[in-house]
Amino acid sequence: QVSLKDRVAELIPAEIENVKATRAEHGKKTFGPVLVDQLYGGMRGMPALIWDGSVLDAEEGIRFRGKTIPECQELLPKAPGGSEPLPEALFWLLLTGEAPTQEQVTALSRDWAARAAIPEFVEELLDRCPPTLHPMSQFSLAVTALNHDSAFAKAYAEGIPKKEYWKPVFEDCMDLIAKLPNIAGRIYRNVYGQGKLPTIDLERDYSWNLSTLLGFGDNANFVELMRLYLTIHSDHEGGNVSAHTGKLVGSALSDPFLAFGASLNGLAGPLHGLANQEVLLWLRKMQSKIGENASDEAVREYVWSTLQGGQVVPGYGHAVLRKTDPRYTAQREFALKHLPNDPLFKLVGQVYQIVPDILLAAGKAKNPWPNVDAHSGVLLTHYGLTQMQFYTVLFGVSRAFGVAAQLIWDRALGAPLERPKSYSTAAIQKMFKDK
Ligand code: FAM
Repeated sequence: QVSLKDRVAELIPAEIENVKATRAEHGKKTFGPVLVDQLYGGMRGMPALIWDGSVLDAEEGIRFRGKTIPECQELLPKAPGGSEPLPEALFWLLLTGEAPTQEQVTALSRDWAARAAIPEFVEELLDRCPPTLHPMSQFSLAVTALNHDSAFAKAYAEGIPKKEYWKPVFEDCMDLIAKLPNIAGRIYRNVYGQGKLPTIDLERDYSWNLSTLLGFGDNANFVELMRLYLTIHSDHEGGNVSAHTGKLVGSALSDPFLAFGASLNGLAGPLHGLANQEVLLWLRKMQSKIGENASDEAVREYVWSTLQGGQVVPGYGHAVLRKTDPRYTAQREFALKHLPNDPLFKLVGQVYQIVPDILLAAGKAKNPWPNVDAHSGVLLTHYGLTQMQFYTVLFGVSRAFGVAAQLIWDRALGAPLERPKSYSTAAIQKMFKDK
């Protein structure tokens, strides 16, 4: 059974040639004009990045190496007795474009379990954080501190040749992913729990160990939820804030710990990953205002009051999607299977029937449909993980898979420092005044 690193090593030479040939044939061709509005408008739709791991279609949603979420659920190996894909298998797919065998996935689970311990000083850093410091700030601080033992930083200091960069970056990425459960588990225990953290079981899969560190390992359905959750939050093409930040910072040859620490700070934004916390806060505030079994009319009024208050409806809309997020649909199917009568799940369904028409009527949002965050908190709450300020940490654990895969391939393909051009408004006026 070839190891993941060896398989990646086998794939790199052909991909280097593939890129070279593509640039030779198409390098001088143009996508068409860049509009001044795109410079002011957050570069919406502006062709700017290359990433093979996943591509997002506005109508269809995400494809991981060409596979939709249902296709991944079909194709990827599962845990014994489980029905959700193993995130280890998704990482293998993101990196290689191939589905791993059960043995290859088991070997990856074992490798990550063996690398899971975090340095004592990082444990002390986390223990020193006041519980009032948001879990995402604690998370990014701990990940950045892992730079202390970065294989890439060390190799670079020793003068490693550029075409070898990807190897210590690969090692750092494996260490990064492997150490996230202990970091997330420690933050959760420090802020919300007590007692000693359980040790990593070298024979269990990543989701089981993460669930156990959070105190939910004895609930098989929670572990299955974690497998689905970690798979669907892993990557969403290259341009979203957390993936793009990781790529940009990595392009300066900051090691994967520094790059992913930066990604987490972007993910902590309410318009990005923090939306999963905002959705639960919004639903709870709505329930406290209009009761548990509110009528559609009452829900409609509440949504309008959110908009009239100048707030966004969290969990709805998307910068690229123009349809219901298939990551929402996958979560809805999990809920229909495991928690069909959960009252909060019913409210999420009721909101799904009501919000799109209102956003359409309000006439501003280009996408009135729900995104991944509209559904994730409800599932976690159902199993007792009710602390919504922690939800984005779990999103971050998963997004490490996509960011890490990109960092490995960027270094393998020799991606240069990313440095787009910026203009002043005065320059714009001068450049275009007679056009
Ligand atoms: N509720 C209210 N207004 C919304 C909205 C929503 N859900 N989504 C978009 N709009 C507004 C948006 O604020 C903008 O208004 P202004 O011109 O006054 O600023 C207008 O509609 C046009 O925005 P857009 O082009 O449709 O969306 P953007 O591409 O600018 O932004 C999002 C995309 C996701 C930031 C936006 O839809 C939003 O704020 N959604 C709510 C927060 C959320 O759920 N974020 C999580 C996104 C998820 F995919 C993730 O990254 N985890």
